[in-house]
Amino acid sequence: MIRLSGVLLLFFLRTSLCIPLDQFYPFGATEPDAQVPHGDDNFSPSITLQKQFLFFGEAFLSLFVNTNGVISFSRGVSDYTPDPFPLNDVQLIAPFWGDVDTRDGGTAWYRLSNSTELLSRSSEEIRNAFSLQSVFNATDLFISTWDHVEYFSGPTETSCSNDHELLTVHNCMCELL
Ligand SMILES: [Ca+2]
Repeated sequence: MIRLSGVLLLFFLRTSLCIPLDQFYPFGATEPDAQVPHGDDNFSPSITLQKQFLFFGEAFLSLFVNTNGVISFSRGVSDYTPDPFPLNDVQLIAPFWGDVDTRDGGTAWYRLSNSTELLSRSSEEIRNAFSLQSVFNATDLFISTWDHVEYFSGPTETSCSNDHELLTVHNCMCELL
């Protein structure tokens, strides 16, 4: 028996001209979110996933959410300067990678979700966005949101905070007998 699992990623990066926050997937203290400890280059504890995450030929059962805007596998990442991909020592997904600092503002949130409403929403969005995924049916989500995060040594009178959100979405497990 061969088991195949699909993963698609959705990225939302908010600026003044991009997606408004109320169109993000719900996040924050009103949700059952955990948060990365506030700090300059922190990361979450290892987060166990509900299903294997297949990424460039490797299967991962856990990940880390990092202050500096990325999720990573195998270890947390405190690097604050983006390096060109591929990286030799760690696998990561970087919707935004910079020197984020939450000591003076902002929070990095995360949670696993099986919300029926959010599964339905993500399935529909993926089916609409990717013509080859017309039967995509999400079974679980991992939502990580960097909420009004500041950059290193910010904020100042002229600085702006940043919001971005990353979803990893599994579809149904297919079994080939
Ligand atoms: Ca930082």
